[in-house]
Amino acid sequence: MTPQSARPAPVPARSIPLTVLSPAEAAAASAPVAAAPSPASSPATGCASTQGCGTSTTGLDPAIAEKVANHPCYSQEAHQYYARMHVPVAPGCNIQCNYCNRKFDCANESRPGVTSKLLTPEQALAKVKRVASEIKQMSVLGVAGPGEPLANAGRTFRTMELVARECPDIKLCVSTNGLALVDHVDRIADLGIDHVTITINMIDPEVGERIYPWVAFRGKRHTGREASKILVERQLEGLAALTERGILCKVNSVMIPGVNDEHLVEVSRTVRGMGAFLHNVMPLVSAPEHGTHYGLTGQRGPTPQELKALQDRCEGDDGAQMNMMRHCRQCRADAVGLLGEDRGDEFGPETYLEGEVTYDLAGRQEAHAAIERWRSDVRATREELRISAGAAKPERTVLIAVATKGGGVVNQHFGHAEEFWIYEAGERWARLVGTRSVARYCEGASECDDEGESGKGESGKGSVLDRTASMLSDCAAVLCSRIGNGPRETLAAAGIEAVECYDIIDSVVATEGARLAAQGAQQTADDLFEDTPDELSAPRPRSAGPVAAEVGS
Ligand code: CLF
Ligand code: SF4
Repeated sequence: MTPQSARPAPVPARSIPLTVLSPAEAAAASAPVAAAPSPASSPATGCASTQGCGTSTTGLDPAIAEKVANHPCYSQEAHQYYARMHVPVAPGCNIQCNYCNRKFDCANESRPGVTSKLLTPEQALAKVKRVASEIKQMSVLGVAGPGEPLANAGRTFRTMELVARECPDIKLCVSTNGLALVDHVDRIADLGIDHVTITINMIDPEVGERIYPWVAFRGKRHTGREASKILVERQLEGLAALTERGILCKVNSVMIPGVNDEHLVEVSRTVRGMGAFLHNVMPLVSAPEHGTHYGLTGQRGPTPQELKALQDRCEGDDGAQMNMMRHCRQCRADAVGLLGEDRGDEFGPETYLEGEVTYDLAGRQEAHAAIERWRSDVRATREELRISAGAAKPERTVLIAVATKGGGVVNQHFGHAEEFWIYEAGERWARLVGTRSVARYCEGASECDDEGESGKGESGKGSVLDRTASMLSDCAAVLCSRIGNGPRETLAAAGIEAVECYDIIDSVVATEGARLAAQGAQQTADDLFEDTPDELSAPRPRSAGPVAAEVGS
């Protein structure tokens, strides 16, 4: 059996349990794969099927593997299939962060400038039951705001208690600033809350005093360095107490250029040493209209490239060697759906407060079983193609942007994408290294011609496209299920190749990555050749070498 014939037919994630394909999608699904070379032609060499941390349960302790298997934040692979929801039950906070404006949600787990409507624990339960019965791949309930969950411990734990009783298959998750954590560790363990995120932005109070103006602790408001000293001591104490009980801890850090960016590798090293499972370095989102201290004083956030470089350092051998989360979407305190999509509007109060909602446990179990079958087929394909995401990165890699609606498949039109998944890829190696949000280019059928998305030259479209091209400027290619000639040309002018395909992401990214990396190597060789005096240059090879020759499209 060739790897090609072993592959499962591509199925978009949202079609697994729920969504019927649109005719266009169905047509695309059955269309021949364009520009996606057959993996059967790839040389059968390369490393084994090791996958990077956060992408696979391979090699993990079985108890931990079970905990992360369907958690979309703790497992990069799971986030292609499973959804989370947040319930905004926690209004107040016990500290002040310079990137937060209290009129909005807690920016430790969501973007500033977003306001979620508060729910009571009973309303939250009703909403969870409704959402879980509709979006069956919703596997995790998180409390992440709009303030600090543990400064509102009564409301947070009451919500968790209700959900644990009535929705036994849903994993429980809390995100906290950590100040009150150590006081609640026993309650967290008793309730079966298996996942806790602590936002730790510094371990050095000197850095902290530029992030936290005050901390309210034991009835007193502390300021300056003392405030940060109290905060970090309590955070680390809480982290140690949780890991001791086997509760999986993720650490979030907000990257603030010029304030804590150089310090975060040290933070990563420290939390790793204390047993944190995952580190999520998120970019500061800062604008004057958010009304935050940083927004009003012009503190900038990092570029995607700066963020990736720091994440790479935290992960690297000469850094902290920490498992890094690269797929965070900084979601709202009332987020619903797969990471990166927001289906909150489908679940207004009228959908869950009027009448009793029956919890469809059997339907959910069936849907999860279907997801797992599809997922294991995708995994088998990856293994058969010997695609790695492990530490043995090839010498040459490129960045590739992917338009996807999930399910592990390239299955979205370029013009419909509101974010691109950024993969780093080379020969037999592919790994998700980030996501980038863009404005949607195409708003509907009227803007799509037979060739795909058009609209070039229409008011505002050119600039949307230019901004997307600039956002992806360090990528060698964009993979999407369809693209019009206008966007294709704009991308080409920016040095980005558009590749139409409908295929398993890992497979096509690794194949295209090998081709483009080899092409880049050839280009470098050509440039060197041109710079070399004639009498010193060796005869120039005519092909791009075995990799490009065998797997190129
Ligand atoms: Fe929510 Fe956070 Fe739990 Fe996930 S989010 S409480 S761990 S279920 Fe996830 Fe959203 Fe990033 Fe948070 S993508 S902001 S990391
Ligand atoms: Fe705002 Fe969250 Fe910081 Fe509290 S912990 S100040 S809600 S960002």
